[in-house]
Amino acid sequence: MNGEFAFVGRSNVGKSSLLNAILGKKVAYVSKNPGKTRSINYFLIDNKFYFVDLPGYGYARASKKDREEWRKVIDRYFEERNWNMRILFSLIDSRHELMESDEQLLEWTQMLGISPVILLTKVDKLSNSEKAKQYKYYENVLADYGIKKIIPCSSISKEGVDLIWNLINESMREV
Ligand SMILES: Nc1nc2c(ncn2[C@@H]2O[C@H](COP(=O)(O)OP(=O)(O)O)[C@@H](O)[C@H]2O)c(=O)[nH]1
Ligand SMILES: [Mg+2]
Repeated sequence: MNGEFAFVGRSNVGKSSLLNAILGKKVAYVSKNPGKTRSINYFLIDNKFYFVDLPGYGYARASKKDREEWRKVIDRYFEERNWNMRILFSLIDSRHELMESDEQLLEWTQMLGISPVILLTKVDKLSNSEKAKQYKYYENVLADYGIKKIIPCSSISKEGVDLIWNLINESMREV
């Protein structure tokens, strides 16, 4: 299948919820127990491309072994699938500052020559002025990582969902 769109972020960032909002139905498991998924889930969309749900990172109670395991799984994904990846969506919680684990991921993708689209999640929890402030903050703090775009989004208000689909459709039109 030609083309895949991968989603990655800290565990509990709202990845499964956003995937469900993007797809408009419940396909991704929304967890009450963060930090548990270690496998990669592929969802075939419209018989045309895949959504790839990558395991979450940055779980506070993860052991060193868990972290190494995560790194191995993602490393292998990038190595084997980068050729087919149209967009890497990197999710970050809009309410917080950039965390070290996010920084590490972005340093890694930069090294691999991948330019992610940043999805700032849970913006329904912010006022308009807080949202503008966090957007500016992330624009500045991510300026050197070769980011394609920053999109504020929410699986509750559905903000950002149309923009995400536009990017996906655009990139599927390019050959
Ligand atoms: N307010 C708000 N809560 C969200 C949003 N997305 C996810 N959540 C909540 O955040 C928690 C983690 O969500 P989940 O989708 O399982 O995160 P994942 O671990 O990244 O897959 C759950 O309690 C969700 O209900 C959002 O857009 N807005
Ligand atoms: Mg999840």
